[in-house]
Amino acid sequence: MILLNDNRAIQILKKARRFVVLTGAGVSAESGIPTFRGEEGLWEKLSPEELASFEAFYNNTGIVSEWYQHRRDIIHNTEPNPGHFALTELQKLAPNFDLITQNVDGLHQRAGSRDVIELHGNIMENYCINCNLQYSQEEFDEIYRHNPNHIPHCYCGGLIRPNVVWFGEALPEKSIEKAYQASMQSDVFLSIGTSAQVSPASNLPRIAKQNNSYLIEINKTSTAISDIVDIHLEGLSGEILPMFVNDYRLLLNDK
Ligand code: BV8
Ligand code: ZN
Repeated sequence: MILLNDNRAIQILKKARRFVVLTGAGVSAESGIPTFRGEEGLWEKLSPEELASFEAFYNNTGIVSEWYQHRRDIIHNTEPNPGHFALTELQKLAPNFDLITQNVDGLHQRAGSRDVIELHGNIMENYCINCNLQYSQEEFDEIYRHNPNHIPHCYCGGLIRPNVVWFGEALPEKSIEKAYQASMQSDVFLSIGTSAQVSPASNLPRIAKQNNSYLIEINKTSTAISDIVDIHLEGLSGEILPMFVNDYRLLLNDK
């Protein structure tokens, strides 16, 4: 029982209509996806901010493209973990539910979550910076493999980039607007596996709190928002989330 000894939590969860969840790289960590610190290659010497930017891509296209291919290879060989599946369950149980993710790995969708708001895009999608032609992963792999320096060129000659939001780039307008609206209207907001350091995503739990949402954090450590949350559940999201959803299911049956 992760929550049932907390009366206030019980009352709030029983009455809650709208659940909003924000996830970060920590939710995918138990699937084996490192959160940016590559264990080999040139990436260890470079920080995410130095790699995940248009400037880095434009100036070091081969290295940045190799970094993304390396991450795709890892993702191809991973599976969603119990934390992802628990959120798919919660979406079925909660009266209203929004899942907002900073992750680009697509694991929430592979676990069966629907209408996922991907704030930072999806690493498996690619497009030409010149003519905007979209490339599937298979088409991209073909072009990437045939270029000796791994510099992916479109048929028009432009460079092909991953469909992710880089540092210094604006988030997709519709996604961030929807995320702000959901956070403001949430009764319960769960911030899971994120250090809450990357904006504007890190504004969402604060906006929820300012609008009287009950703020729950699940993380293996404290974070930049731990001082404002109502409950901090310390531990691994792959272990805590299934317990949380079981407790919530018991509450619903107990109505
Ligand atoms: C924007 C896609 C404006 C790419 C990502 C100063 C200088 C320059 C810029 C800024 C600045 N100050 C603020 C900024 C803005 C900047 C920013 O916030 N920078 C940070 C570094 C300070 N933000 C931006 O640039 C954003 N754009 O502001 O645009 C604008 C407006 C209009 C017009 C033009 C521009 C864009 C941000 C998006 C960047 N892209 N990803 C890619 O993936 O390659 S962000 C990237 O970092 C990931 O999405 C990830 O979610 C995020 C954080 O990375 P991590 O640390 O790996 O993950 P996380 O933070 O989630 O930490 C892991 C957590 O999990 C930890 O707390 C850990 O304890 C926990 N954990 C680990 N294992 C587990 C666990 N918890 C539970 N269970 C476990 N098992
Ligand atoms: Zn093109």
